[in-house]
This record gives sequence, C-alpha cells and structure tokens, in this order.
Amino acid sequence: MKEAPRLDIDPFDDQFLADPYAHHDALRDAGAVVWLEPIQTYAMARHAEVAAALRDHASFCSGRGVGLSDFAREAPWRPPSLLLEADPPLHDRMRGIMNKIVSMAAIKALRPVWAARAGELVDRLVDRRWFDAVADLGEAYPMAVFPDTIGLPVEGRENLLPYAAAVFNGFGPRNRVFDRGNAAAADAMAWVAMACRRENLRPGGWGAAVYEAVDQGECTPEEAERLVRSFLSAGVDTTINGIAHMILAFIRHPAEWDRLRADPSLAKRAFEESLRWDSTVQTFFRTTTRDVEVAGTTIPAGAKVLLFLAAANRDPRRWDNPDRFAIDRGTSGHVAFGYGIHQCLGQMVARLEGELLLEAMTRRVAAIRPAGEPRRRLNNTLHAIDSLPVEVVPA
Ligand code: PQS
Repeated sequence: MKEAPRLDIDPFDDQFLADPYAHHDALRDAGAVVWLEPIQTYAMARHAEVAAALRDHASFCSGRGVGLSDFAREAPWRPPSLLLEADPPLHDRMRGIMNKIVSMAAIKALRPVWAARAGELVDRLVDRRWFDAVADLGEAYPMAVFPDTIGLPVEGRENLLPYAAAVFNGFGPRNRVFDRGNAAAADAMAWVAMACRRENLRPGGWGAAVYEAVDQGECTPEEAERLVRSFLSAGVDTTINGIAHMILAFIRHPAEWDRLRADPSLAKRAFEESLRWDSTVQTFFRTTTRDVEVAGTTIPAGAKVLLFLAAANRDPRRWDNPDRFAIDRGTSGHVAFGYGIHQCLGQMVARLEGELLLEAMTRRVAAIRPAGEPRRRLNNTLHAIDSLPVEVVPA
C-alpha cells in the first residue's frame, strides 16, 4: 500500500487561482492520489481517477458538501442544495423533478427566441467593433435569455452575479477570496431568497414549473424554493465564464476561427472543445463514505477529496496535445460538466447558449483580435475573467 505523496500546493491561493494550468502537471505527475498539505485533503487530477470518482457516487458522496467544508462537522454557510449537495435517494427524487423541466422539448422550444437574441446582440457588437467579451457578450447574453426563462422579477437581476460568485467561492476555504465575495453578496442573497418565492415567479417560467411539482405532490414548497435557487446559483456565472473562455480560446488560436468559418457546422464541437480546453468549473470535492483504494493508495472513510476537473480535461494520459484548442477534436469523455448522477442539469442550456452565439458570430465576424490584456477575477471554484477586451473584424 502506497502513501499518497504530500504536496505543498494550495489550490486556493491567489497565485494558483490566477493560473491553475501552470500547476496541473505537478499535481498529475506526483501520483494518482496526492495529499495537499496546505488544505489537508486528498486530491486527484488525472482523467482516469477523476472520472472514476465521479462515477462512483456511493463511495464519493456529495451530501457532506462538494466544498472543502464537511457538512458532517461544520454547519453549511447556506442551506444545502437538494441536487448538488445531496445523495440518493433525495438527490434522485429532486433531479427527476428538474429533469422534466429542463427537458429536450423545453430546450428545443427556447432555440428560436434565444437564436434571435444572439443575432441581435452580435449585430450590435459587430457594429461597435471594440467591446468587452465578458461584460458585453459573456454576461449580456445569458442575462438577456436565462432570467426570462426562469421567470425572475426584472428588477434587481444584477444581484445574480455577486450571488453566484459567493456560491462558487463558498466551495473553497474561508480565504480572502471568499471574504471579499461574501461581503459583496449580502444584499444579493436577500434578493435571491425573495426571487425564489412562488409569488415572485412569472407563470409559464421554469421557476413556476418547479412549484407545479408541489401541486402534483412531488415535493414540498420548501423543496421547490430550494430547487429554484439551484437555477439561480448555477445558471449564470458558469455560462458567463464559459462564453468568455470560448472567445479567449479563439483569440489564442486564431486559425481555429478560420476553420470554424469554413465549416460552421463545427460550432457545437467548438464550444465543447472550449470547455475541455478551459473548464469553467475547475474543481470540486467529494467525501469518501468508506475506505477507498485508488491506484494502490487507500483514502480513509470520511475524507474530503478534491477533484481537478480542469486538470483531467488536459491530462496528457488521456488527450493528445491537450493544451491545444482544436475544434474538430473528439471531446467525448471530458468532465467539464461532471459525470455520473450529478452531471450538470443545465448542460443543454449552456450548449445552446454557446452554440447560438458561435453561429451568430461565424456569419458576421471575419476575425476576433485581442484589444487589451484580459483581466482575471479570482474565484475559489470558477476560472473567471473580469474583462476581455476584443476587436472584431466584420465579415
Ligand atoms: C448548485 C448546483 C451546481 C445548486 C460546482 C457547483 C455547481 C458546478 C460545479 C453548482 C452550484 C450550485 N456546479 O444547486 O445550488
């Protein structure tokens, strides 16, 4: 039996968060399982072991939280999510309710409206020529389509952004990044709590649909309120940064834009590859429910294990030339949306947004160029960008 190598790497310090990819080789190469001394937890960063842990939800549970904090020892900072921070059977019952709302048919119904919004937005940005791919595209597009789909109050929607930043910081330690985000989010948390109430959700939206499950006897009103909160927690900051990194991927690999323009049918694959290349959700934790042996090392029961999704998505053991963004690459098996029973509920929503924006842009944009230095925003879970100035050359 091997001991896990001890590493002096803090994956939540400013230097790591600013450039996680610089540190992934050290994590992957040290072993299949490592012990991170600064945060006193196990971690895995190779594709095979990350995927296996995600698949094995019975041994690697979510109900004790998917952050550093162990809900069996510490009170959670917010009431736990009934999806993300739950195990079967509760998880499966809640996920069943949500799967019926975020269905293929529902996604299909959104497409014409969301495509029109993408076209209008991209028209305006191409006219301007210079813009910020974070504020003007990455934020503007999801904010133009997603809150309406949920049926949220119009007033105060800007609160979604600081709220989500706090949620994703909350999966890390109580470091400076967390404190900074949390201080900014106090009002936002109150707005989100208000927006999740039945009387504040527009009839016909996905929020109201969750409460219809209460009328059907499928869940309690308290559960419905918590499920609506999941839409608000996970639905904006993720896609915002996914879209921004998709643009960054093309800026860093300009020939890929020419290839996409030559064959716009690659849009879907290009978005998927951008998620593999830069995974918005960099990490999260599981907790072992028993002693688990991984590649000859035993992780004891009740241990937090940090899974590096983004490192798995660039593991050279799994991907050829992993640092290269190649839009026609086979991306099947990437774990940017997770894997197994907790695999992202909103993945079809994210894909629709990415694909529709790319489609709108391939028709109108000949080239995308950097127009200034990108500015990072540090977050304990998300690879986030604050600003990405670009110039687009009209087609
Ligand atoms: C919720 C669901 C999902 C919620 C880590 C966390 C999340 C990806 C990685 C997330 C956050 C919140 N998604 O149900 O509240």
